[in-house]
Amino acid sequence: SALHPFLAALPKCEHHVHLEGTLSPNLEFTLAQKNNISLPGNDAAFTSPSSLLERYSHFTSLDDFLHYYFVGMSALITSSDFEELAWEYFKHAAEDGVLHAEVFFDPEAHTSRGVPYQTVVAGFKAACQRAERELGISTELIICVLRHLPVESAMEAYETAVTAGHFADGTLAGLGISSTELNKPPANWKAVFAKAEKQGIRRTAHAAEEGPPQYIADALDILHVQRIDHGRRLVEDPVLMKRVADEGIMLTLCPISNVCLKGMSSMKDMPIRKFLDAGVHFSINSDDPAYFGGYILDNYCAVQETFQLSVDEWNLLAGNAIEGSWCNDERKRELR
Ligand code: ES4
Ligand code: ZN
Repeated sequence: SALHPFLAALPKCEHHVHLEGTLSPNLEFTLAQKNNISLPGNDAAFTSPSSLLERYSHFTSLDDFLHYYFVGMSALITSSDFEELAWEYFKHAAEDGVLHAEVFFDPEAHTSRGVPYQTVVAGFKAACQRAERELGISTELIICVLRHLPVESAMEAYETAVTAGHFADGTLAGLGISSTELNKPPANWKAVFAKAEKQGIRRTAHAAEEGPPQYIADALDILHVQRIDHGRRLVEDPVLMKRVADEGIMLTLCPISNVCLKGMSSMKDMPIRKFLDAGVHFSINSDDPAYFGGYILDNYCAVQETFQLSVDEWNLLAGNAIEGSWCNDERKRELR
């Protein structure tokens, strides 16, 4: 499109990318071989990196994707595996014009298979520091607890991070919740989020990606989150949509992800115009770029192709993304 150079140059903030979702089939196969991990032999998709990539082109749902996502990360064992994964992502993000990246990871998905929390964080933190030093981008790590596991597991993951001093020392910027959504109401995790609130830790939650808009209201009223990840189905509840706009709650939208996981049949159904018209703040993000075939700039371009926003609208979105970031005010001034 005519705006492609403008979109490439636009200073971007990424708020919604799962580092484990940046694992390409090539790196997955390479690390699995190095670490002596066998990928499933009973699924022909794992025959080769190219057959795995082909399988990624027809996910049927969030849960269909999550199966491959959790199998894939079993190839990650050492700190340097995690560092390499995140470093490759940060390089890609910098090339896409990202100046500030807030990245999720799933500690329970690693501790549950015997990889220590400290191994994971050491690798990711090293990549963050290298990205700040060599690429000049600011970074924040956010832990995500997993909705398909019991709340006790989430509490343990949260407490491990607290005990490590990782919220207090700035290694971690906040707490999120992700994974399968249907029949996993936010209220189940109230105790974890209440503890985080009491300890002054920022909070966000995946909500209304597949689940009902009520999960957004629950995340706000029960978990007291300051952002909503996805929130795509907010458009179905105009009263709640007005509240989200009035309270300045930012949605971290992931358009290509939603199409890829069949939340909607085409990009035209992404409520970009409706959110703009309603004054809802949102950022545009990549979610799991290695699985969905698009990094952040691809998402910006897909939105532009479908909705033809003006330069003024893009500048507004870029400003809202800076405002909704979890960096300090000095960094926000630099980003503006
Ligand atoms: C995710 Cl697309 C998506 N939704 C929910 N949880 C996730 N974890 C990684 N990707
Ligand atoms: Zn996500």
